Amino acid sequence: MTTTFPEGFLWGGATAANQFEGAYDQGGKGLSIQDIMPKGIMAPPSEEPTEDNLKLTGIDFYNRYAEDIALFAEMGFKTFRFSIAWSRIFPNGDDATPNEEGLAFYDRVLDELEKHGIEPLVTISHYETPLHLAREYDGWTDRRLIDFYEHYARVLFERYGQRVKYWLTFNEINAIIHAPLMAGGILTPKEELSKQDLYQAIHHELVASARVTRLAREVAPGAQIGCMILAMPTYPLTPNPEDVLKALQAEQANYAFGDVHCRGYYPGYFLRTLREAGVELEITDQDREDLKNTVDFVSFSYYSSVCESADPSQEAGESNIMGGTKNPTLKASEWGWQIDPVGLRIVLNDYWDRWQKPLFIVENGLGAKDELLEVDGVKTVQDDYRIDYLNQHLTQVGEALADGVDLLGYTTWGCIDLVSASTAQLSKRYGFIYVDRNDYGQGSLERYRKKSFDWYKEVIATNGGSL
Ligand code: BGP
Repeated sequence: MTTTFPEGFLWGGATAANQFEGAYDQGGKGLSIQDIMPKGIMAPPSEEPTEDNLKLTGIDFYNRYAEDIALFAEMGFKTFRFSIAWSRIFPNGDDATPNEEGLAFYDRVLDELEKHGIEPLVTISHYETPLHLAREYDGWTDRRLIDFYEHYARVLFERYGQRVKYWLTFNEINAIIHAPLMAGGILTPKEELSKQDLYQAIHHELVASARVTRLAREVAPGAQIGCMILAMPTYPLTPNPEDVLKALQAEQANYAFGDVHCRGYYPGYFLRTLREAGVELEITDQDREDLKNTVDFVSFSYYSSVCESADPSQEAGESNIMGGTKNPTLKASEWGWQIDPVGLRIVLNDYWDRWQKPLFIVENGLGAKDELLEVDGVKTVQDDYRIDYLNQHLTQVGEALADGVDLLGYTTWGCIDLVSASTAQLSKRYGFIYVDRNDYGQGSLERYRKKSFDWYKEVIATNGGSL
């Protein structure tokens, strides 16, 4: 079929401050939890920043933003997703006044985007809670984080509200269940974290997200606020109803976050989970009122699907942070993330039917080991595997559009190579632009266009017609 993308579709790419800015101690920035996470999500953090942490220097976007944005513009990006590093604006997270140097940096990024007519898409918090908030408060387990976050968001809306239309409150808010340090700034090791504290932290983030949604309407009229969910469609491993139920329950663990953001209250199945876990949430009447401030759109990341089985002897997948059972019908990336383009069409239909809010795919892509080669005197990467992955996924996006799904845009993850969240390495690359830096921090940081660069440029120029 011919894929028809709507007029004004927001094509682009996505990044996160902690994975590409570097400059971890420049411009008055305080430390964030990522600065003590040299080995990725699952490894224990270090005491202090250590030299082997590639995120400290990233790919130096902090100093090279103009050059990088010019490359995005060359591809024809309509939008660019980036996050603001909370600890650049409030070095400790609970400071009374913001750091002007940090604010000025994002002014400069926005200037550059405006120059090229690229619409910013800003994540307010992307896995980079200020370290002080983790150490002093154990992150989002503490209710006071809601006020600190709201204060931070107010500063952002007042400063950038006229220039930024699309905002995301928390990156992959549901990931906190699996990675409480990364997604919740919680230093208590996962094995020692009580369900009570975990769910209270979730509640605090949900209230914070709703409060900031209301705040945007007061301070930055015209702003569109979205939640951001890690989407992972879960299939039953067999048609056995017990497997089907198991798969539904796994989905519900993710749906709950979208349900609260879109409906304004906790769904019954989630309250049952809490009851059965012996959790008694501290929810005030004001919290219940706050939660009624529902979002304008739903954004999500999509990399993979997963299976569930009621049979405990089924092999668990090592695929990704969500766990689950391997799908015997699918191939996987080098990191075990199973590749499922049709799953993206399923998610799009499912979320649209469920929430009836415009959707935004804000992450999708293939992590791969690329090789920089010289072709006709030009250094490049022949990443046909990436083109193939993206082509297949975008074809399914086209199918979902034909199904009637309302979709605002599509930003590929890591449009320029950056540090991987799960492995903290640079060799797991997603970009259209190769960055000369290896896992030991060696390299010139020079940027090179990969084969996929021209491919994506054509996709955007034809508004999906070339797919
Ligand atoms: C998502 C995160 C991103 C990003 C991406 C790819 O979960 O929102 O920050 O890193 O996954 O994951 P990885 O870098 O581990 O390959």
